[in-house]
Amino acid sequence: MRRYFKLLLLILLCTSLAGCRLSRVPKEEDNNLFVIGFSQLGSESDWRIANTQSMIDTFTNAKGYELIVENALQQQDNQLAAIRRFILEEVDMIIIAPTTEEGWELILTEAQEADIPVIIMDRSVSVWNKDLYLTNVGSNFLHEGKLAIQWLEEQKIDTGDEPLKIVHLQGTYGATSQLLRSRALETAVNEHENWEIISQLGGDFTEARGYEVMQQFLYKNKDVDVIYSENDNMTFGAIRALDEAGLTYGPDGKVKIITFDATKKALQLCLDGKIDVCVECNPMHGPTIEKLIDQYRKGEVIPKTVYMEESIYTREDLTQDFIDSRGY
Ligand code: GZL
Repeated sequence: MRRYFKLLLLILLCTSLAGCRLSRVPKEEDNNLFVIGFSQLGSESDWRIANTQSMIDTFTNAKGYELIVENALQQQDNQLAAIRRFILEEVDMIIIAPTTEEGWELILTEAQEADIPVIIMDRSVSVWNKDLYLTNVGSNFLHEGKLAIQWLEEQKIDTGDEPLKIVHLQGTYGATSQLLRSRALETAVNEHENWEIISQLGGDFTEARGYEVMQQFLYKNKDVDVIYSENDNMTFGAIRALDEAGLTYGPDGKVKIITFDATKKALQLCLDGKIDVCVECNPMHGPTIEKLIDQYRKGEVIPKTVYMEESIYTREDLTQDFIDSRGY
């Protein structure tokens, strides 16, 4: 009864507040579904769309789940509001794909005090008390960056007495994927005396910003050897800017392009000789998270960190059949 009183309170609260959207209509009867409140950070990239779809495809009513998805439009405040609604609605579990690493201690404490377990997915949260969440399912972003650096080292690009001039397209500042992919490059530049980052541009993991910042840069300087782009959608924008600037790129062009995610469109551009290397970031978290939830519900201990399987692709590694067979 307490649950329905709270839901009634929530409805009254929401109807009195303009713009509040109840994420879930109360069920007539308790249908024994395992209710998951999923705070997804946004829909900024092809990777993110595939990530959300993986969760929707996994946590279906037919399999005994009710998945409530709230899109935060890349704003942490929206995530905090959604998570508070999940707590008020007494969901069985909360899953969070955090925008950035900082600012999660209080809300995770509120969830713990409400006795609702939390799983962190994709990026990480920076909290002292690791007991505030069950597990973090995502990628080893530093390893991804090191794979990209290893590829660049292997190219042995000859720039004569000139430095190797690198433009660094960075994702959302403070996101784990940005922090660690950036660290891999910045560490490598410190170790290679003839490598130079000539500009770091904030693209926020979106195609639009990637295009804007790359266009502005190329307006002033076209002398670039490498673009290290922290996700495919910023790369797609950068390629549009390179075309407008009349610069060639890819394995047979002047500018080498390194991109992260390895979505279908990027792999196709790689096969077509437009991108040099795609470092995979696997968004298909749903099945992995489902297995962990199942273990948790059986009382089994689950690991604190779970990394997805990922690879790296150049034109030589790809076929059209392989690309066509990809899930994302
Ligand atoms: C990576 C994820 C990043 C992707 C981007 O796990 O955090 O966010 O690389 C997405 O495409 O925007």
